[in-house]
Amino acid sequence: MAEPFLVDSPDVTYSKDFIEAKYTYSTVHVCKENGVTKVRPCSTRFTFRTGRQVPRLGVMLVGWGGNNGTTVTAAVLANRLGLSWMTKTGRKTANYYGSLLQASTVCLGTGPSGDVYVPFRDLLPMVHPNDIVFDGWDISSLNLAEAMRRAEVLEWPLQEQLWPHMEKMKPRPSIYIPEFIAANQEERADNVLSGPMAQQVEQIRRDIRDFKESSGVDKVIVLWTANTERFCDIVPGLNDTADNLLRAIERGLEVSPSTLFAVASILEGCAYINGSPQNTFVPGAVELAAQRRVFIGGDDFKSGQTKLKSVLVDFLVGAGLKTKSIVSYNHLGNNDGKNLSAPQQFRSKEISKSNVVDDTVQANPVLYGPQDKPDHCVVIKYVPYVGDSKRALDEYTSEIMMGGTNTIVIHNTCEDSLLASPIILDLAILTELCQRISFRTEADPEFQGFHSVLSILAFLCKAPLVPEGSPVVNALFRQRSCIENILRYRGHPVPMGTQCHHPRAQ
Ligand code: NAI
Ligand code: DG6
Repeated sequence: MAEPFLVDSPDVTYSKDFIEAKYTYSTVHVCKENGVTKVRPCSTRFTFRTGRQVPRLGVMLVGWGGNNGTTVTAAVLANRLGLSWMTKTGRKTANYYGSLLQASTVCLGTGPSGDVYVPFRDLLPMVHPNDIVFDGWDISSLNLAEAMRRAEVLEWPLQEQLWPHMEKMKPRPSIYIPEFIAANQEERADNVLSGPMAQQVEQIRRDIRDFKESSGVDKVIVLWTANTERFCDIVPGLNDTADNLLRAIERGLEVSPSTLFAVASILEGCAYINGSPQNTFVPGAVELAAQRRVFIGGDDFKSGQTKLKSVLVDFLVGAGLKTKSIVSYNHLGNNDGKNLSAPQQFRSKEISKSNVVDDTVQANPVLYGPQDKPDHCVVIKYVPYVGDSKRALDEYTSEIMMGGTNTIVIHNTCEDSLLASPIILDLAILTELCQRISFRTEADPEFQGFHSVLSILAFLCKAPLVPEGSPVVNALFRQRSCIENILRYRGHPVPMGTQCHHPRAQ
């Protein structure tokens, strides 16, 4: 198997099936003893092993007929077919801009003519997006070509070229429980399963098996890119443990469609990723994933406004400026915006958009007292005319030296689904890669996989799901370093102070 580069080090070995790398993970332990703060550098010697055989990957999207679902499917087809199309500003060619793995680089080291950069995707053997096979479900029966037209994201000359490929794709009927999404979605719900809840979950499981068999893929990952649901209450006896959740499904009690999909995927041994903000991963679902050793990840794709926020506030607070107020306004006119115009669904999004600066603020006790945090207001309005081209207006106000004020205002206009689509690809490809990585330490010599809650996906998610008790990191470049470090574990030195993924702590 040809590697883009070889690591020439006694710590790295290549066999037919694996790349194995010995790696010393350094951390610093801080504790108080007799009133004195003690700082103790610690290190653990890991051996990381990565399977070299890249599988044929199938991705099943819940909400396949939506803007994200159709756009990501179309983008992969367009890249695979090498399509180009004319626009009023010239010819455009299919690409994967916006994908961390495909379109960004990392520094491999220094060569005779300076630093050498390689694409992220070359660090370890991983699935290429062109090879992903898509399938999925939608409560709307439109085929993918018609759904792509309804989405109004891609230029018409491109849609025309894709049409014969996409019209053959039809979403499978899905689980629809109207009370979880906005009432205004009912008019598109013409492709829904019926019958007892447990039977519907069984049908989803059959769909996964059917897709795997009929497409010939080796592995399936399921990803929720359907409408934002309202939050669920966590109720003891209902969804607090895996057993209770499974019993609740048998009895047809209150379980959201996204959680039902999570349960079906986990029971099929398929990783499940939540691209929306709702609390799909109730404690029972998290426990079930741990019991079955299946990866889960989420929540809510981090695409535009939030990505910028997690950089900007990190910069402001990191530079010693006291951010006092963040006002994030946006309006959009796609079906996501229509669904979010309902209060309960908006509330889910408001929560995931609001928590993204908490860790950055808490990390600076010089500026912020224990109860002190910036005012943070999130507004979303539905304006049909602007379609998928979301407008985001942000105002950041910070206190500077000697009572001065610094106000930064940002206006961003962008097709939402063209930002989310590469994130969907990265989420699936990274998750698949993690399924091929295992590690051991001197203290625990059996190889084991990462924790079932895949916190390495945090860079791609607004409200990162982390194992209970682990810190949430929102700052974007710490999250990026985390992915980079994991992928560089096969023997490359890692820059000091950037480790934020603690495989053992999970
Ligand atoms: P969309 O409304 O165009 O697509 C959602 C699709 O889900 C629709 O086709 C709908 O019919 C379908 N659906 C609803 N309930 C379903 C169910 N129970 N089973 C199967 N299908 C179901 O929305 P879009 O723009 O594609 O976004 C999808 C999700 O991703 C939303 O929750 C959105 O909040 C989230 N998101 C989007 C981002 C972006 O930048 N586009 C970023 C962050 C999150
Ligand atoms: C309006 O906020 C609609 C949302 O679905 C967002 O477009 C989406 O969550 C992306 O948000 P952000 O903050 O990552 O740009």
